[in-house]
Amino acid sequence: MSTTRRLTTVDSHTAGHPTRVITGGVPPLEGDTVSEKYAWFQDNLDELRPLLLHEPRGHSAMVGAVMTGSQVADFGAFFLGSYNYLPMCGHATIGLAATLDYLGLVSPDENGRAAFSLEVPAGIVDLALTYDGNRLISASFANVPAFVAAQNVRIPALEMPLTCDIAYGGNWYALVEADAAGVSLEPSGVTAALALGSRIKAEINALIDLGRIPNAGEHVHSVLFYRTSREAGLLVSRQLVVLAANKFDRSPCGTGTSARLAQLIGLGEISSGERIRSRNILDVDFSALARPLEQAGPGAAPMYRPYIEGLAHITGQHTFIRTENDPLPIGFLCR
Ligand code: PYC
Repeated sequence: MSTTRRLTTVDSHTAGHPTRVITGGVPPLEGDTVSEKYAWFQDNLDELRPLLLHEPRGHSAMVGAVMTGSQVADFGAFFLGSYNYLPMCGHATIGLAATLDYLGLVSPDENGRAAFSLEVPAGIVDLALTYDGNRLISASFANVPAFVAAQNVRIPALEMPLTCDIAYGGNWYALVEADAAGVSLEPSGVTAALALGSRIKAEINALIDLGRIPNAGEHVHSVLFYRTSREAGLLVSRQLVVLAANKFDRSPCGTGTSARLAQLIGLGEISSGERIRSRNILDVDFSALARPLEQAGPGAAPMYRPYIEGLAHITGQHTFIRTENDPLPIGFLCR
């Protein structure tokens, strides 16, 4: 049997969402910074993304991470989705931390802690790991700054009157109240949420193209449906993030939680530094808080540093191959 590609990975899940870290088989990437390598990979090696993330080796929700090395941080990496590239990804940052621990590239000090910095295309994130003996029990990261770009944006062309807030937390989000949208935040509500979420994403991105949301820097990547409650005084944000028409974040979403923290502080529902729990539809939580920063975002929006804490679990270690006569050389995805 003759193979045309051989790639090794370590796979994990963070609150249910997969991260496939590529550990071997990627040729050297050109560029000095992670952003330059990220751009070079997209121009020259994009076929590795569908090969590893699409069926039959992956699926529509699979997220990958490529380790790059870094001149300014302890590690460098960028993230790939099945449809797109991600300047930052929270659940995959936690997955990467678990992978580095699994590979013995980070280990606890005598106080049961480890720390490292990670350069990603969106900036530098600092990670803090906590251990019980040699067992990793939590990974938290200080994310890139989060801010709200627009509030109460009326979403056009829906059957019901609905508004959203537009916020950034490493990726761009339209934040929509689930009950107002009639979205159930249960596994049984996913199909309806995907249909409505992808419509909202298209409508909001059309408004952005028309310049109607001036402070939105780019298209929104995702629509985050949320419901707020309190448990023993702690704010709980249950959330479901629609990434594409057939793809939702199984985790509470690290960058989405970051955007939500900026929204919650802006609305006065929590104060800076107040800890919340963000919860996915599978009832797994991230713990999160955000602290104010000196600098301001677009339109003088207050900016915050989000801190997101969770845990990933290793699910496998793989050698993927592609044989010479494979009729689906880069896999496939049905939308
Ligand atoms: O956790 O930030 C995140 C994320 C983005 C897309 C999938 N997960």
